[in-house]
Amino acid sequence: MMIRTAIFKTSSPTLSGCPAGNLPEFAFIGRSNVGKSSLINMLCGHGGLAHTSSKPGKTQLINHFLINDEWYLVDLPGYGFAKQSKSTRVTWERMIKDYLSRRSTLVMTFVLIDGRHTPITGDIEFLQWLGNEGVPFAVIFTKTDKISQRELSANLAEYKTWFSEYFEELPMSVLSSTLSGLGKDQVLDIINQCITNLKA
Ligand SMILES: Nc1nc2c(ncn2[C@@H]2O[C@H](COP(=O)(O)OP(=O)(O)OP(=O)(O)O)[C@@H](O)[C@H]2O)c(=O)[nH]1
Ligand SMILES: [Mg+2]
Repeated sequence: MMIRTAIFKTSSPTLSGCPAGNLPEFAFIGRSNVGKSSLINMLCGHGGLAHTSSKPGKTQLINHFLINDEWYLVDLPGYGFAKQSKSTRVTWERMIKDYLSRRSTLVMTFVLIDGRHTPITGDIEFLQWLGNEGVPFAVIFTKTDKISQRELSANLAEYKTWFSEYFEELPMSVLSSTLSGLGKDQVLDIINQCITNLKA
C-alpha cells in the first residue's frame, strides 16, 4: 500500500458531522498522548498533517483525512486525560464511543498502547468495551524507541497473558516508533488487506 495523497477533510464533534458517503475508514484511538496523530503523520509521510503535541489533550475532534481519494484515516481524541474536567471527559468519551460503535463505514480500529507500560486500567477497560461492542481492532504498541528490548518484551508478554484470558483470539499487533519508522509498512499492509477483503 502506497499513500500517494493525504488531504485533511473534516473535523467534527459528532458522528453526524463526519463525511457522508461510503468510503472505508480506519480509526486510531488510545490514551491521550500515546502517539495517535504522530502515527498518522508517519503513515502519510507528512509531519504536519495531524496536529501533535508533547502535552496530552491535543486532538479534540473526530478528524478525517482522505487518502488516495479512496479511503479515510481518522484521528480521534484520546481517552483517560486526567487534567480534563469531568464533563469534558464524559463528552469526549461519548463522542469516541458513539463514533466507534455506530460509524457504518469504519472497517478497522487501531488501538494504540504505550509500549513502555504493562497493562493499565484505562486501556484494559477500553479494550474490554471494544470487545463487548464487537468492534474489530488491531493493537499498536507505540514509542518502542523509548525502552529497552528486554522491558518491551516483558510488557508484551503481560499483554499477551491478559488478551488470552479475555479474548478468544489474540488481536493483530504491531510495534511502532515514529523516530525509526518502525511499524509503518505493517500498518499499511493491514489496511491494504482490509480493503482487498472489502472488494472481494
Ligand atoms: N520517542 C517517540 N515519541 C513519540 C512517538 N510517537 C509519538 N511521540 C511523541 O509523543 C507526543 C504525543 O504525540 P501525539 O501524536 O500528539 O499523541 P496523541 O495520541 O495524538 O495525543 P492527543 O491528541 O493529545 O490524544 C509527542 O511529543 C510525540 O512527538 C514515538 O514513536 N517515539
Ligand atoms: Mg492527537
